[in-house]
Amino acid sequence: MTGLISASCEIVAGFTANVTTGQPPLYVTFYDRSVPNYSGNYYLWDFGDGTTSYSLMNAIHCYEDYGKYSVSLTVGLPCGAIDDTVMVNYIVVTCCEIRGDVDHSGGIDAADLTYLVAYLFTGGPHPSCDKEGDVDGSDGIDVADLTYLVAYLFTGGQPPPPCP
Ligand SMILES: [Ca+2]
Repeated sequence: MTGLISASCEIVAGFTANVTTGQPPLYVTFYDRSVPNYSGNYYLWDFGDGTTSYSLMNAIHCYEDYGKYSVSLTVGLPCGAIDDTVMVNYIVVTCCEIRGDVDHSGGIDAADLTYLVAYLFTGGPHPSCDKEGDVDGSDGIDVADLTYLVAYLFTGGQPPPPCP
């Protein structure tokens, strides 16, 4: 069965990443998962933010700005086979981890209320992440967010909606 020995000229592009969401600057390592997976292949990475990288099997890229990025990999074999794949909105660069965590401490509690009151009424600092301070998800930080947070913390109100 010599057919088993002769190499076929076919490739299927694929990749993964070590992380797909986080705050900027977000360093992401992309791993080639093309089949066959071979460092002699040709690679073109498009990171979705206007930058590309040639020739690296695995690529490291830093995302500097907030946004959702579609990443594509075009991979070719020395014999001429080529394939590409796109992961739409694969990388999400955001500051928002927990909406309602106004002080970005990692959880929602009375300290967030204190922070929000200070911001709204006494010149306290702006929440480090707008989306976390926008407790009710209305796209802005105002007294309605305070009302929502008070209701959630003390009167069995709904939890803040998930981060966008
Ligand atoms: Ca908090």
